[in-house]
Amino acid sequence: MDTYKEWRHVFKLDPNKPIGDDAVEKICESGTDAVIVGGTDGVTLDNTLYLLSRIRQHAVECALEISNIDAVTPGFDYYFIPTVFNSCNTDWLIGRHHEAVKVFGETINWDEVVMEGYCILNPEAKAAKLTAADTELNGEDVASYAMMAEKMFNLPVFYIEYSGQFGDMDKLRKVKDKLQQTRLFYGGGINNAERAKLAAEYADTVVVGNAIYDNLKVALKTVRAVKSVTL
Ligand code: 1GP
Repeated sequence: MDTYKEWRHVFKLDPNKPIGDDAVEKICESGTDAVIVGGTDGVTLDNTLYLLSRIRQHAVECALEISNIDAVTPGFDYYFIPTVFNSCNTDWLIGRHHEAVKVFGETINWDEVVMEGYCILNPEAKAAKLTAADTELNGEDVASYAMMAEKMFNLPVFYIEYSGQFGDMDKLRKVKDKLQQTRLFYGGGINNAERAKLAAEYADTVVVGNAIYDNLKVALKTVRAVKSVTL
């Protein structure tokens, strides 16, 4: 159990983006530690199931990052649930979670649930707009959220999200300095091996998303790049 605590490199596949079987196979057999299925919009039960069935042809671990409660299905190893620490709207902090637990609380297998304290820092990211994230944060602000995630809320994961943009590695370093137990996930703009290595200097788990769709060959190279760095 809790194998996600060992993940160093992860690919994130978006159910709302078309991808061929050949590419899914390359991703799953790349040596990555896991595949996370998740996206901000257009995630449905149909496209989630379709992607899951193709990933499950392979042995790689697979998690669903929940953005739409209607698209949740059994069959994943883990269910990652984001709570956006820097959202200005409590819906994204606890509101939607409350609604979901009211309906499904008794049937959820809590052993498979992994809570992620999210901090979204690219103002242009769809997720930042959707959640009304306050992205104007300095290193101390972000590091303090990280400390809250670990010390106040005991969260297993703190996720620095720059989706679509390569982030400020100095902020990532400041965050890493504050965390002992909570795993640090980083995602955003990793579209070559150099960036993958830079993020791997501080993040426990490096997440690669868009590069899969933009340049699969280069995306695949991020696996070895991340794993060449020892934390
Ligand atoms: C998105 O953090 C992931 O949720 C990865 O970001 O798509 O920019 O690689 P990119």
